[in-house]
Amino acid sequence: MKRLQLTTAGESHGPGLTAVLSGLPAGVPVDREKIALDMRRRMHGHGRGHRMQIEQDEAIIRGGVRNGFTLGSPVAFWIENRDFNNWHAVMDPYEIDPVRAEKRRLKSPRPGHADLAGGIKYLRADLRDVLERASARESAARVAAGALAKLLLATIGVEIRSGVRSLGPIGADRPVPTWGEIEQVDDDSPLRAIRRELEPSMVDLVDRAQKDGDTLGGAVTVIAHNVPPGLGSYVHWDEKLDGRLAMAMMSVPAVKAIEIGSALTASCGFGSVAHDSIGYSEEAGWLRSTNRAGGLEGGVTNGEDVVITAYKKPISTLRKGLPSIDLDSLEPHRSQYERSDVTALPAAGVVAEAMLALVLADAALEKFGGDSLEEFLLHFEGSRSQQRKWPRP
Ligand code: EPS
Repeated sequence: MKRLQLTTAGESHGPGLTAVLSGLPAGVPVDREKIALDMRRRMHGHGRGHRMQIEQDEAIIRGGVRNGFTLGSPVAFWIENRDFNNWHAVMDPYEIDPVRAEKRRLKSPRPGHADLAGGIKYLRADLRDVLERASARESAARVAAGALAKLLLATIGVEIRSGVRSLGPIGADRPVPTWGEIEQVDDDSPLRAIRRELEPSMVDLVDRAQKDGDTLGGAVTVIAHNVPPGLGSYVHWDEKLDGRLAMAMMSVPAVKAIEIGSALTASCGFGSVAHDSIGYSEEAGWLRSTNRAGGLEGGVTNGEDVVITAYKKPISTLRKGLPSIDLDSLEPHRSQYERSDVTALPAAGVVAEAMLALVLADAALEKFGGDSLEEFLLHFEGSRSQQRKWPRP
């Protein structure tokens, strides 16, 4: 990112997770409830494993905020892993119990997880050294930081929501959802499905996979509403906002493809039906009757909703295992089972919201700047009044 910097630290079964977010202006109101809500939303979803019953993720602020407002200094979060109580002997930072650690040693890598590639790269005989950091648990730290980015964006009216668009094959044929549809997603429903009529069959499919020791992937759509035009730029490849968003979205655990707007459908048809016609009215300004471009043209926001779908492969930890090799004997051995989820799609939507918020907040800070929220808002208002006059002098 250009103005913001996010560092996270922590292992899945270690003492906890840390997130440090630098680059926010001073004076952003920090709403404890909004942060807590996103932390809870990330834990929710049919198909999650036992871990989510152990944890009660709370993002505790350790620096950068005073009396409910950011100070302009780095904001530090601490999220305790309650499960560490059960893992002291294996995960203690200074001294582990070799017998207990050997029992929990991961030595038959899971195809699709970071185990094998990470073991080769960092030369770890115990693949637990890899999986503990590669675990999707790290996404809790990003959600805390993303909640702060959302609070900055809220000051200029930007809202972000997500939902599950498809699970396995169910819903994969449906068109890209609109903001109106995403707004209707019930956060308390089992899978946070965008099309509620598909949810019962999605739940059945998760139950079937659970019984079979299998896992499922799918797609989540995340939309940012009320996005100011002019974020990102076409002038240089690394300023293009679509590229910056793609990087952030692809970093969400298990995401293997992303789509902006209705790019997949557009890529299969003619140009005459791929783009969004341009209109203008004195009262409403620029009018786009469709948003196939997903709010981005030339790597710049055009004032329409930013619409991104992230496609997640099925979780690579299968109870029934997959063909692999035992690191000691180098003989074939099914991949080891580590407690996991059947699917974490509803959570992935919340993580995708955090990543979208971070990238949009970064681009907004790049455009509007300011050390304080007051300056940021002044520049935002100034830019908006110039844009409203354009193309008139
Ligand atoms: C997760 C915590 C993990 C997993 C999951 C996500 O907890 P545990 O390993 O103790 O069950 O439930 O991680 C994965 C599926 C993965 O492949 O890493 C969390 O907090 O989101």
